[in-house]
Amino acid sequence: MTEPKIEAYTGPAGGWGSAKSLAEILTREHIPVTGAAMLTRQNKPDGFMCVSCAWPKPAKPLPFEYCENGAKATAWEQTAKRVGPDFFRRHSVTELLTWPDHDLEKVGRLTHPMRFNAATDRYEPVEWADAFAEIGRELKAMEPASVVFYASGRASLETSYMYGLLARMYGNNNLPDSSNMCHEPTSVALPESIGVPVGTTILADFEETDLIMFFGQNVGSNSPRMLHPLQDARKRGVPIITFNPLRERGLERFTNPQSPLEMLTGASTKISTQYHQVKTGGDLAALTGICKALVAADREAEAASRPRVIDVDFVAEHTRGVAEFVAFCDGQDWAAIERRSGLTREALEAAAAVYGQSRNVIGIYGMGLTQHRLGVETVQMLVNLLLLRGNIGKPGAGICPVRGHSNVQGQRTVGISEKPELVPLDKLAAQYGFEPPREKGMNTVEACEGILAGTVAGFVMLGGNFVRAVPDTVRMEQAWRKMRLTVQVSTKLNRSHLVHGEISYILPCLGRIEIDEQASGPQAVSMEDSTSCFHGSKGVAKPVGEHVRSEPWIVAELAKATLAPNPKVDWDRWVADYATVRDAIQETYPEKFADFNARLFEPRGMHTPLAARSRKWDTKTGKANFIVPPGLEADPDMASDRRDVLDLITLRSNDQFNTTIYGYDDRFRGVSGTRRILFMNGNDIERFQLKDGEEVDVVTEAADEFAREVKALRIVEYDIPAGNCAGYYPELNPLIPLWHHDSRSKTPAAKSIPVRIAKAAPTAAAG
Ligand SMILES: Nc1nc2c(c(=O)[nH]1)N[C@H]1C(S)=C(S)[C@@H](COP(=O)(O)OP(=O)(O)OC[C@H]3O[C@@H](n4cnc5c(=O)[nH]c(N)nc54)[C@H](O)[C@@H]3O)O[C@H]1N2
Ligand SMILES: Nc1nc2c(c(=O)[nH]1)N[C@H]1C(S)=C(S)[C@@H](COP(=O)(O)OP(=O)(O)OC[C@H]3O[C@@H](n4cnc5c(=O)[nH]c(N)nc54)[C@H](O)[C@@H]3O)O[C@H]1N2
Ligand SMILES: [Mo]
Repeated sequence: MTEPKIEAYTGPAGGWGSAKSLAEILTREHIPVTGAAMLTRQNKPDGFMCVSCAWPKPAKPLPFEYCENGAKATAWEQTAKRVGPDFFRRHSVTELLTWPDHDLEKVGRLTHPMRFNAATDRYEPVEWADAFAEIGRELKAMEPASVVFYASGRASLETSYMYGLLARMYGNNNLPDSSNMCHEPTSVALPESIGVPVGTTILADFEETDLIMFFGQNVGSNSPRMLHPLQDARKRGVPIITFNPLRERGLERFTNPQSPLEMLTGASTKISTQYHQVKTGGDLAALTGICKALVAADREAEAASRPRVIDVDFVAEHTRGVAEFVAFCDGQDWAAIERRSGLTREALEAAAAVYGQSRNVIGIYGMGLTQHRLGVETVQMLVNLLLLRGNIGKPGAGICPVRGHSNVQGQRTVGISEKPELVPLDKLAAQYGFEPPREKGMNTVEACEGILAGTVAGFVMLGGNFVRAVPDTVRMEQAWRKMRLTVQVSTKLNRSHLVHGEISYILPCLGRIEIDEQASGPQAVSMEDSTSCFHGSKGVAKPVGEHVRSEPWIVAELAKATLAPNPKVDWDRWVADYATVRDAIQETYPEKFADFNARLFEPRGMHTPLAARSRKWDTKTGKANFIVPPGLEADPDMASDRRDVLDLITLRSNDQFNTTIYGYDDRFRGVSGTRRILFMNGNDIERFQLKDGEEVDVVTEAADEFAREVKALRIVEYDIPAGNCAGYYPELNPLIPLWHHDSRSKTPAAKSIPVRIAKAAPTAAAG
């Protein structure tokens, strides 16, 4: 690691900074030439879908339809470095536990199935057959309710479908997934509001929109390809109004690295036309203010016989609950709205004025809205705003949650869910001749509670790094070790392998970029993007090693070793030809997946029909619903009036993918060489009698018996609202109490952790 450096970044998102960063990555992973060639197949009709974010690929892809971070993800997966038995012989698990996340994943791709040996404190190579025999034996001996099948959102639709079936045939709905830490509030909020669990916009809507409103999503780092449609919209004169506590570079300015002219001239496009630095958790209040201003403007218009501001025809024909909603807005006073949002009435009225004049509006959001105690209500508030002017179910308009993992939405679509009511269990029962469990399974927080309580004995992970991604790291790691069996299907080494159960396996799998050769030839897989389009994906690279297996094969072998044979499920046939899995998916979900195999490689992707897009409302009332929140406070347990408590936001840097840390640079925020930092407002730094560059210890302010602390974070003075501070996920996860989650979806409230800070003890070392 180089000496930490903090220096304001003056460049735009994209531009030469991104080109330089890309060249460095390919060199770092030792793949300068093949890597570059491989990238031209990324997000192409005949290539592979990017393993990074879930942003859709356009019908006519750019020559290089990838971004800096997508390229990083590809390089990280296709690294020339390998982690085989030799590595594990040299390093004990106890030693590896002292390594930072970055160093663990950096060692390269896992190449052999490994089993932990307590006698030697090491992972040792094992034959695949022996691994499955023992795992199957263990799982058979366990109570089905005590086993969890976690999925991170990267595995394909084919693998996910098989994995969900494995869990249900085994006997539970314990299928938590990364979505439970991510867009679960979306999955709870949108069905109640508009009758679909997913966003309603498609790429084409960006070509027809008149206004984009952006809440709590960091496009420059987390979905950079989306900067292209945003830039196009800006070039058409479309305003973009942003709400974010931090001034994120990608939301300010963008230079298209694929435009030679822009690169030569240094021209950049201003992205946000209004930038509102809302306090964390202040969106509920801010949205209330905008709606309140709209209601007032509408009354004035009506009184003056001017055209109405509210789309009264749409509201009357298509919605329920507007009267209660208007009463709620009327009942909130501006002083309270200003206090909680941190924004002035004038600023909110300015946003409302632009919204009130725009015909087709898209509302985009990410973790800034969902990861709060009232994440569901906040998402519903954004829908309320859109409904006031009929902005759902017409071209150029809609709600656009930006999904995280590249197939996280798809996993849900094909049955990865702990909620039995979301899965066609009767259909599965008929198709496969078994009685699926009907009891609700555990979501991520409930799985953590079960592990803490000692009721979870076995944990199978299809990708991900569960122990590192969840809250309350210290408590969770202690409890995690008490499990009897942990099995991880993985590409790279991570901390969850090291904090293992009594019996522990690492099962190395192929990534999506590799050629997946099975009995019927090379296989394609599929995924669903953020806009409900399914895409086929074909690997292009040589598999990383002869012992590495595909995810469908691993899931099938797990199933065969664990379940009683069932003549209606031919796991081997599925593995021999993934098209047969797609046929099975189509049989289970005939409407969504009509002609699945034939349409797999449609250029724009195969769009699933979505009722709300055509203003059919699949809700209890048969209409779109205005939903009134309980108040303005999105994080009711936060001591926002206590002057010595700050609200901590945990964030991603520009050099990570979730718990995968590519490096120690956060170019856009001007940080390099360290991740152990705390961004603070200048006045707060002064108020606490601290100095920029000094180190602080951070302690959670929570009324329970557990002490939660992270030591020695370097203060970085930053443009962030007073009373807020921010630092990096996952390093700060020890600070999040497990119970500090969205009340309805149980998504950890990672964007609003009440903390106290104190000058670090002088001996504390930075790392
Ligand atoms: N390169 C890269 N790409 C990724 C990922 C990655 O780690 N690296 N992760 C993937 C995954 S799984 C996901 S879910 C997405 C995550 O992508 P994002 O949704 O962008 O998630 P975060 O990085 O957590 O940042 C959330 C943004 O919300 C802002 N914010 C924080 N609190 C609030 C608030 O109360 N209100 C508002 N309005 N804003 C707030 C933060 O300042 C930040 O800009 O990205 C996906 N893509
Ligand atoms: N404090 C805080 N906590 C958070 C968040 C936050 O914003 N703040 N964000 C939350 C969010 S949005 C999410 S989605 C979760 C993410 O939680 P997870 O999805 O569990 O974590 P990842 O870091 O994406 O998982 C990385 C690991 O996945 C494995 N992997 C990579 N590619 C593949 C593949 O193709 N197949 C298989 N089988 N394995 C693969 C590698 O071994 C790698 O180490 O974290 C959540 N936790
Ligand atoms: Mo996510």
